[in-house]
Amino acid sequence: MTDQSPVRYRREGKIAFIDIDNPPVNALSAAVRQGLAAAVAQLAQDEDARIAVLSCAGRTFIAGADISEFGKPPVAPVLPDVVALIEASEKPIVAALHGTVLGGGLEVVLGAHYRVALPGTRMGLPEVTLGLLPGAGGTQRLPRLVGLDAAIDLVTSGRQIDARRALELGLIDDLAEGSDPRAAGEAGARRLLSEGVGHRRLSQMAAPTVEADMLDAWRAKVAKSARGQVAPLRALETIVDGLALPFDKGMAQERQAFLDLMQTPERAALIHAFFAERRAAQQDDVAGATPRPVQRVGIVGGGTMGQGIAASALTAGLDVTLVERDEAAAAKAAAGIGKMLDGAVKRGKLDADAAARMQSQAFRAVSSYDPLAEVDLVIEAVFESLEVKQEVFRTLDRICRPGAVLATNTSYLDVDLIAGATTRPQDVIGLHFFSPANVMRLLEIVVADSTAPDVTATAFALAKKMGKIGVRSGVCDGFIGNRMMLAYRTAADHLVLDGASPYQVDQAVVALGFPMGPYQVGDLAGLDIGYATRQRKAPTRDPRERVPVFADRLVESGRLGRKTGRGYYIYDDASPQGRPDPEMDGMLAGIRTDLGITPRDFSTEDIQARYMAAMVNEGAKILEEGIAARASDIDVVLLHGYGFPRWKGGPMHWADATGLDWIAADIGRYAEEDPYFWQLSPLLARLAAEGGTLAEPKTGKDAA
Ligand code: 3H9
Repeated sequence: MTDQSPVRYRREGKIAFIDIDNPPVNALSAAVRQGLAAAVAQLAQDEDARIAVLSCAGRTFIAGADISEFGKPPVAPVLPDVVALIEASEKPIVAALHGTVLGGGLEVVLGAHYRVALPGTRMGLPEVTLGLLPGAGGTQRLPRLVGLDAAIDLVTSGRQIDARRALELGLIDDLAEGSDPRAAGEAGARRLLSEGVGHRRLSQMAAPTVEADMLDAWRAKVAKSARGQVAPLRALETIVDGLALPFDKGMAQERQAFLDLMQTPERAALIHAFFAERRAAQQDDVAGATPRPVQRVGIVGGGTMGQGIAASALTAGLDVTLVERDEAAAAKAAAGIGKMLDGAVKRGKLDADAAARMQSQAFRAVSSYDPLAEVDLVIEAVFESLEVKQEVFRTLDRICRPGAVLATNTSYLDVDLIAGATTRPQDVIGLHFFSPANVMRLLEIVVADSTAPDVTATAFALAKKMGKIGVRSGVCDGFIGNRMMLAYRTAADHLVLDGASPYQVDQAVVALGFPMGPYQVGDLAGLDIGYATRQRKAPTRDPRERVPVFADRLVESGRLGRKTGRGYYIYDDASPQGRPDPEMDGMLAGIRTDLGITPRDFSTEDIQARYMAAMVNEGAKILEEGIAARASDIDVVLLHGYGFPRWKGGPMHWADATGLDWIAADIGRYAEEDPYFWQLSPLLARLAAEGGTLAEPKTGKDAA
């Protein structure tokens, strides 16, 4: 430990204090590992010390290994060795926990001899969510402490538990009062001293026995939830295989499994996703701007979207005034919001008293715009029509106080034109929430030409307050997400026109890791929405554009999707999730004959390649036009709004990992059949030729 070390050793009487101070989350960087090893050595040499308390400064105990070190050559001492040193201490070490004790942080705690936590502490081994497994003894020590079932659950799901549950499981010895972890640790240490208790090493405890039936059940469960990911199953096998061996050998095979997983594309993708989510909030051009204070929020429109936004804002502690066209509609919206909050209470996400307080004190639904004179920010969530929205903004311009932020929740329309309806376009921004807005974490922050930097900063601050991931988008039809969706859905429609069945396309897309295919999504959302858009655009449609006649045919025969019991699929009591419609093949054959199309066979790989190529190509255009500031922002939108499999990192990361030259070559081939749709993005063409990546597009001449 040097003076600069993030780990300090100090003794008061018989108790030594080992404090870690490595902001922001006390991650186990090389300096922390070195400091911990040195502190344990000092404890051994300190003749007056009888016991030690290990705690952390700041908002949390250790939140895990330092993820930014992954992929770089390891620096000694490695974490398993540090944990072994802690456990080997002859003098007992008490870990005093607060905040989020995660991954390697929890493994350090398992190396300690006693564990005490403050109320509110959360614990978990989230390594599988990063494509890894606990690599510092978690797979071997945890089952010895809490039993096999609980350990498998925690390790293979990566989920967190609270301190109360941890106490029930025996993961901690004591749940302390108060808010000072060091004081809680000291109290525990004094008690142990007075009782004359010594160290207690988990590595020396007997391993639990593994029952074959239980293991089979876990294998089936994990295989199902892992959906093609490697880490969760490998973690399960590592626990079980290790427990059959002496502790040291079990540790050695855990280390090997950890190092193997470190090399997988899955690990690279998941860690990319982790940092991409955090990078999205970093906005250089607004870094100096101070967000405007927002406490009172107005919402115009109490449909499903307005209700979800209101519930989300209330849960974030904001005061909400919702405006509907009349009293009946206002009452209906209020009831809907009440239901959403009750749902959150039932799921254990919200306290019942807090939900009641929010509705009675922080919420009102009204039928007049006048109360919006008081609010700091308004979110318009009315019918998706430019004229209707412009009218709302003219009214807001008249009523809202100067400096209030005026936001539109449009999902396609031109925010510049909406801002233009006011005399204060600098205060106008797009806040595109995703439905259900009280659940979905994505928020596209659409920055228009005149939007002031502090308004953009306010939107990012609001996103954070509401627990959302804000991603910046420029103005274009559909912004980042819906524009990408239009591209890959169109590719899917062309596949169906040319010979694939909607079921084949859905299956191929689900096999990629999406929860649903495009036609299942269409049935869920309602096929009339796309139909109405196509009708509206028909008069100005380019004659080269291929129309999904089959989709129109479904709507015209009253098959609107789930809500009518029939769309691409049939939904009934026997198949509530939908089953293929036997009439589909006949209908498609008729349409192809009418259009003069000779149907072709498409393999699963063909379908996947075209679907992904359309997505990547559009993403590259979005990047090139500056609609997204960076490729990783596009990934975050697709991961959080469109079900893109997280373990593939998002379409841009996937494209870089797959090889842009392959994708560009595929698009070149598709363009021979349909040059109108398959126009290769110039950025993608250049990067493919130069061997560049979408993550860092400035290569070759640009970089010079
Ligand atoms: C592991 O432990 C492997 C071991 O089993 C074996 C080893 C051999 N490392 O999320 P926030 C940064 S795997 C480096 O915005 P919050 C983060 O990038 C690890 N940096 O705050 C951000 O930086 P910036 C297992 C990290 O309050 C800042 O801290 N552990 C790490 O919303 C604030 O983060 C995990 O998977 C890290 N481990 O949430 C835990 N963690 O400000 C991952 C955070 O520059 N972390 N940063 O953008 C989390 O889940 C959340 O960050 C946490 C705080 C809940 C801790």
